[in-house]
Amino acid sequence: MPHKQSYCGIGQNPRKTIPFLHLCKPRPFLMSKVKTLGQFIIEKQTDFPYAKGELSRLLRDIGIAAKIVHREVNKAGLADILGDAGETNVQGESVKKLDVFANEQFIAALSVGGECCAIASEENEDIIPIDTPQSKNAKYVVAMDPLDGSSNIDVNVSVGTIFSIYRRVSLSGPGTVQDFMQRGTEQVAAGYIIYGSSTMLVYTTGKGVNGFTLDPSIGEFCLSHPNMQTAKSGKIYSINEGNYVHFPDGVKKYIKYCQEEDKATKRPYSSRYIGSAVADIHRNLINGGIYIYPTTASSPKGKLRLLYECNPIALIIEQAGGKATDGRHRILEQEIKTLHQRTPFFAGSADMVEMAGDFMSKYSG
Ligand code: AHM
Ligand code: MG
Repeated sequence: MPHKQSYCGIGQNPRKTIPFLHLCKPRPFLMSKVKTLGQFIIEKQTDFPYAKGELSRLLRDIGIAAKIVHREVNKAGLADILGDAGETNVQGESVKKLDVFANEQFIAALSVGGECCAIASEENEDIIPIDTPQSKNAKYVVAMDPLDGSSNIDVNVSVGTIFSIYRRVSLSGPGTVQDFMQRGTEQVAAGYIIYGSSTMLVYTTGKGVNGFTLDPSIGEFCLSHPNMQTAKSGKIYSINEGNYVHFPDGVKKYIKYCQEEDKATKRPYSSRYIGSAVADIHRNLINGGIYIYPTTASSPKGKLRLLYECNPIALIIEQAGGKATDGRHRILEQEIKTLHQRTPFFAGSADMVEMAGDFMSKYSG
């Protein structure tokens, strides 16, 4: 039965409202149903018996930066921060591009938080070692793409933040590049934030995937998608087909397979491509489907970056029951040699990723 509510809002007929005033009390019924990201993180800390709360605080810091970026993304058109970095707005204030702004917010939140000793970002050539009194004994490093989907920033289409957390391998002081040269299997936590029709934060610490929707009225991420699971197979394939002529034969044949008619496997599948990896992955995670960014002529090693795009997404997809490969091998086991290393990326529903892999082995050697 839906919960009956009475409203005492402005604009209601007072004569009608007054007899029902006794119903206008706070609604503990609703509040008790809401679990905020902060509450959830603290609750989950007990999953790690020796945890001292550092990872929880780090996730909290990421959540804070995400709210600030959400605010700017939502007023980007008004705030005049869509243009190139270095522009000046009508008030004569200096204007930062949204991706530069997001980068600065995440760096600031992680530096002040004290739990992170170095950051690797898509926006920075080299790592950003954090050398503050608070971070002296920090255990973690964070790799991130602060605002992914750059081609969508200026046109009001969903963009996202992707993050990946590793335990440092260096002993103390500011983190080093070596702290980031770890395989994806070593990730302690990973997640993304999608700034879409609503803003959501989805993360995993290796014990399932949980999604939180930002309720702007209370300024909190609230648990909305507990224990997210992706379907074994789906009906969506997501790939930039404009690059078709440059795809490996295995991908070309797989696309044709997706387009063929076959009742038993519910083909043809639908093609859906936003061009923001976070948004494409998020939709396919919920509805079932495959996302592919293969090698192309302009990106002979693939376009997406292993460290801060593919590894965190792969951990989430696997934790939700899906698969992520480079067309042949598991993404999380790839050796990482440089911060901005690229890789082909096939991720999503397990059966679909396997099938695409079969096409790759058969037709692309
Ligand atoms: P970016 O990090 O410069 O934004 O590039 C990554 C993005 C992904 O979000 C998206 O899936 C892909 O690039 C889109 O590329 P394309 O426009 O070549 O299809
Ligand atoms: Mg990116």
